[in-house]
Amino acid sequence: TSHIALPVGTALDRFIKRKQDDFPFASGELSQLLRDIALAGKIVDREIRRAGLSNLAGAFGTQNVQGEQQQKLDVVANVRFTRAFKNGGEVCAIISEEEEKIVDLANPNGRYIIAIDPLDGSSNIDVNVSIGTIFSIYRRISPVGGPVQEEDVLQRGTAQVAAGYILFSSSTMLVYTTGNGVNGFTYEPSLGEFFLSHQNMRIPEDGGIYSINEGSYHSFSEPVKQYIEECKERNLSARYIGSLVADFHRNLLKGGIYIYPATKKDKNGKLRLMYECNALAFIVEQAGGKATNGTERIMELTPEVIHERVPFFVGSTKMVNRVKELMQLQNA
Ligand code: P6P
Repeated sequence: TSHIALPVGTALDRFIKRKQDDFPFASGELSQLLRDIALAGKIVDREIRRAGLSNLAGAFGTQNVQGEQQQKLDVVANVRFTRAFKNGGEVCAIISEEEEKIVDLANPNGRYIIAIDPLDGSSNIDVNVSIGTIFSIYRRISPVGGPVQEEDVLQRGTAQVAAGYILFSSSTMLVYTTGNGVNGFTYEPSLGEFFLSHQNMRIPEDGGIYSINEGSYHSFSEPVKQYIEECKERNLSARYIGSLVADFHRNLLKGGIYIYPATKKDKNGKLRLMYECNALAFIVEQAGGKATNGTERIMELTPEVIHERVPFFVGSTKMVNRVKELMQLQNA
């Protein structure tokens, strides 16, 4: 497949169309689905940027399935993305951080499944720190037209047809892959359009940044502690925003590693395989990096339940390989 380089500044819509033309097998459905995601992202962007003024900041007063206090914007984002997928018609079911069970959209002809964290890092909303949406797209396995099955939503990361994130920060960016490299689009709100700003993104093989919550240092395993000591010996920069998409995006551009390991409190770490780790693993691999749970490739893990948590080490290949080496030495 040709990587016809489109000029920086190309509008998202034209980029999607061109890529669709490049890959004859790519039906228009996936392209339309990406447009639906971009539209919902624009709506959520607008809600976020005026949350402080429209009483949308703060807690909603309910808890999600994770037992976390839902923020009003969590709920708003979940509603907006769900509605975009329902109305778009391409998606038959969704799994979401904000929904306890599989959401059947009653689009029996929809060929796609979405796994989404509508607004990750939402505890940062009220303090005006960057937040993000993370999504994975799968093809349904069970026959189109029939009821959605569990096999449709519990697919390995290697089955993703696309994945991406939207970062709501000093600017709003959509970064995604369909398996042919990673491209980043910056939102121009005055025009209501995303424009290609980061073409064929590649993560440096090694990096000078490590991102981990060292407040939990005493509950980390020995290999993780040893890796942190090595980072300090190498005089690396500790950068931890506490918002996964923001930390991931900075490390993707500059080189680095993000770690959310098993802790005494969370035996499998805190992050969710289906709608956080798999999407970022697909992106980082497409950009030349790696993602592991410490011993296995994230995208090869077979999910058992939709809200499954896994330890997560993601970023520059040399850094992830070193952590794996230390974990293997301990297990040997
Ligand atoms: P901790 C936010 O709640 C989140 O899911 C990620 O965005 C972030 O990286 C992580 O949890 C922060 O968790 O335990 O370090 O506060």
